Amino acid sequence: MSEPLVLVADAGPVRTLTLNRPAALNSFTGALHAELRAALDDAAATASVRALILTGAGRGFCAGQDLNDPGMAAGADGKVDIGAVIEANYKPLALKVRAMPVPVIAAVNGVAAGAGANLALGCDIVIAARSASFIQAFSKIGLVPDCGGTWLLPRLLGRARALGLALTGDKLPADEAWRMGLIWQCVEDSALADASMALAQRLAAMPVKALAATRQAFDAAALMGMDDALALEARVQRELGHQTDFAEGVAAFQQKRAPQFKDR
Ligand code: T3D
Repeated sequence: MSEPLVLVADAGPVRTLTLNRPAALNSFTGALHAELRAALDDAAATASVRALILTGAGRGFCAGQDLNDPGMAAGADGKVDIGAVIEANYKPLALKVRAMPVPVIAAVNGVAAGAGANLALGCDIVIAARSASFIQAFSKIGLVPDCGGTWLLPRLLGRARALGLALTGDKLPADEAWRMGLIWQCVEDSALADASMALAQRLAAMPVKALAATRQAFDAAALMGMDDALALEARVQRELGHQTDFAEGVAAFQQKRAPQFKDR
């Protein structure tokens, strides 16, 4: 039997999904997309999973689209329908990560290029190994940033830096990505697994329903004026205020004990 393209491992409430095509730097084939979508769906549907880590096997995180995938082959008219690949694979992937009911950490173990970079940057928290790098490789093959890149990059970096990275396709080392505010943390290579797991365990013990709602409110508010964002905050707080986690958080504070959060 062939190896799974996505390795799944649980450590208590934390599930780790490892992209597993190391010989091709975990670049995306149609089959890898399908396995990753299924793994994300399963994590979302499994009540015991309260935080997710996404990482890569071997020396790369993900080199974006596998440029040798037969799915890239030209049709009868001699042209490749990349739009169809985006609609079928990258758009659902980017949206799925953003809609996960639990926090998602990208543990970027090596190079993250093209859609691989934007997959990582679309996660809630990005921790990168010092030897990792981010490359908006699209311009070098005549494409625009995808997998959410056009939306994410200007928001994360501002127009000047976003366009600089996207137009040049230059490699951005992890420590520079951290200095620019593109990622949460850059750690020594040997510390990546432990640092990501420690953070994931910490988040898993928090009110994860509120954490996921925070991401969703940020995303929604990015498209709103302040009045509408304030109304959104009221709506979301009303809903969270009815959850048992809120009652538990307040009770634990008043009783000077550690809270036990359960909602998801
Ligand atoms: O359908 C569509 O196209 C739409 C979707 C687009 C989304 C995208 O992601 S477009 C961008 C696609 N990705 C790239 O253009 C990146 C291509 N890769 C690279 O530029 C370099 O590999 C890296 C900068 C990422 C890493 O360089 P390096 O020197 O560390 O490694 P390497 O030797 O280039 O790669 C190692 C192996 O992985 C090598 O295979 P080999 O020669 O040992 O058998 C290489 O061919 C393979 N590999 C790396 N990236 C890809 C890949 N194979 C297929 N597709 C790749 N994207």
